[in-house]
Amino acid sequence: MARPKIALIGAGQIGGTLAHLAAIKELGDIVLFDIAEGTPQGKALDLAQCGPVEGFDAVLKGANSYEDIAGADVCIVTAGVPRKPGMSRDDLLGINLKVMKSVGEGIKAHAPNAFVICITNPLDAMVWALREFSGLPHEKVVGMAGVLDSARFRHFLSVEFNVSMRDVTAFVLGGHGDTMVPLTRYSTVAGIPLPDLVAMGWTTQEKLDAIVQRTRDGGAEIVGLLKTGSAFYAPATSAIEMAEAYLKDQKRLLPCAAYVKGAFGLDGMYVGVPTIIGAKGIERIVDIKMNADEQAMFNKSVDAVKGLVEACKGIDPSLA
Ligand code: A3D
Repeated sequence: MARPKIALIGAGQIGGTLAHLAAIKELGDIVLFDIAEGTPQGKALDLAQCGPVEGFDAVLKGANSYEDIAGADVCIVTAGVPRKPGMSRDDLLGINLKVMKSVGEGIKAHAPNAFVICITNPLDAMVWALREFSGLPHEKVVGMAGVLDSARFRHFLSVEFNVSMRDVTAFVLGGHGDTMVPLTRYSTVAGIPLPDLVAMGWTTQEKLDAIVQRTRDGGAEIVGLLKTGSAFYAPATSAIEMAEAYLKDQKRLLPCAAYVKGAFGLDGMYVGVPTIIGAKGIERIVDIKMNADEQAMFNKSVDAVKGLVEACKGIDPSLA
């Protein structure tokens, strides 16, 4: 059986890391696509030369033409610009919306059967626009944010509790922005919910609140340190987890920016919710019950995403 084909649209910081991880995990053959001439070719050659040392079998190719992504099984989109210190994700909207148009049209023409994972910010609005421009089925176009935000939350919690990160599970839902919703009730250490751990004296409510806020600010903290761009290792590894779930039909339950119609009382929009990813793409939205506080936070986040989608429609009338 031929190896799956993985197209990485955008060969910058995240794109290069995605290619490295996909090769090491032998998920398939990899095409790195970018408008910058030489960058995808150079990264593909450099990464291919890891092969003899790492011992992986994967063909890596760099490309500046969409024809090279033909027949891709998975497309992971990072094309666009990242933020710099002082910028919010929303400041990227105008420029990255134009990029989503060309990427969506490229995927529509050359890889219409792919499972598409968008990473470009502002995430929830960009994955919506990419779906509109590509015309692919909603269940095959998804945004990566919840896996990353939950990983950040899990990391901070494992440090606070001094336990293995493997035993910390966490859910962060809502839009990928300042209003994201880390759900403490559904986050656990080996099944023990965080509110119980507070009651057991493992931490205080104040410390937990500070960790929740640090999770919300997790991207900005790294932008402030790097100064020239945004996080790329953890975003890449999070998207690879989603791609692997699709390619191997793993039925993983992962929080993703998915198209929600009906569940959570929503009537058709992209926002971060728990999903099951398998060979059909997003196979299920897990409609968990929220208490009044959680619902209020989620609604605020939904409103923020709706505002960005309206802004997209204002910029590009073809989306209205
Ligand atoms: P960067 O290293 O700048 O790479 C972006 C690449 O896109 C560059 O190589 C550009 O040449 C390329 N590009 C620009 N326009 C086009 C186009 N029209 N077609 C094809 N390629 C193009 O950025 P990065 O890899 O660090 O980040 C990429 C995106 O991911 C940014 O929008 C970030 O804000 C976003 N991001 C999202 C998360 C989430 O959790 C959702 C986390 C981190 C970064």
